[in-house]
Amino acid sequence: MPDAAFETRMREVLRSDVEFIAIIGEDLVTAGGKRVRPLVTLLAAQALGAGPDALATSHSWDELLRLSVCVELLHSASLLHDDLIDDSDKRRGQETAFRRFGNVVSVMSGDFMLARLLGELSGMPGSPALTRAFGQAASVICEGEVLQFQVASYADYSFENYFQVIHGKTAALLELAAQAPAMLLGADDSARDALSTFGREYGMAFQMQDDLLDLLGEEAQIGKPVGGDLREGKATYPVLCLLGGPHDAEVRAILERRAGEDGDVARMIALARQERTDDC
Ligand code: GRG
Repeated sequence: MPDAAFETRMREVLRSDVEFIAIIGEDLVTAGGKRVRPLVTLLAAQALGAGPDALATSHSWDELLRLSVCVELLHSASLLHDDLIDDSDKRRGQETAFRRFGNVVSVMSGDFMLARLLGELSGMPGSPALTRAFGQAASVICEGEVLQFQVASYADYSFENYFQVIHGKTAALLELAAQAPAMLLGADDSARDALSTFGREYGMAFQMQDDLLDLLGEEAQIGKPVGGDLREGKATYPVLCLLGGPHDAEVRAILERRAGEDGDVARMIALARQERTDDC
């Protein structure tokens, strides 16, 4: 990931004379995050034969970098909204934006990012298809987030519902990240479909791992306190595994072992079991 070039373009897209928006934008650049999604975009472009070496002298590499910034901005906007919805204290090891600046600034900064990324897309080759794809992904992300609440309020916990939720809230964006360069570069339908399948499957696995890290990771690694999902009552992958199912014995064994070693994990697992059993 050519970080300096990526960050330069990110700063350009996020430029604002409004102080709080500028601070949140700069935090996004400096606090970083793993930048998995823009990396997927650039690697997918490379898989299509369009890496930095192949395109160094043309405009296309710059456009690909800008496209990867757009992908990261959609992710960042969703995080700003998500932290407020979940009432989270920390993101990427720092106090969340709405805790620092309030709800209005946080939501508006997310909307600002969505608006700016649309402006970026409008000038790119393949713009109509790209804009449609970003719009489609954003709407599916919103649906996934709402479905998560719906499932929780109906206490309708099942792997089927879970997979539907994570397809929306996480996999749709990784699917977009992987297939967007195919649109920019005018690749054929079969290449685009293959990248889109890769992104979707990777996104599903990514969210399942994210759910496991919430329980088994360290605060320094995940950038927020461990066990947040459980405290928020989310039906995450490990919770569903604990409730039982045909293909989860291995995960259950890992969780039981960790519970034996770590009192906090044991307490959280007991809590998850208790709450879900009461709800179901
Ligand atoms: C504004 C489009 C839009 C949507 C709002 C709130 C909401 C609807 C969606 C939330 C979706 C969400 C936050 C899903 C979780 C995805 C996830 C695994 C985030 C963590 O990703 P990492 O680990 O984070 O890649 P970093 O910090 O590394 O970027």
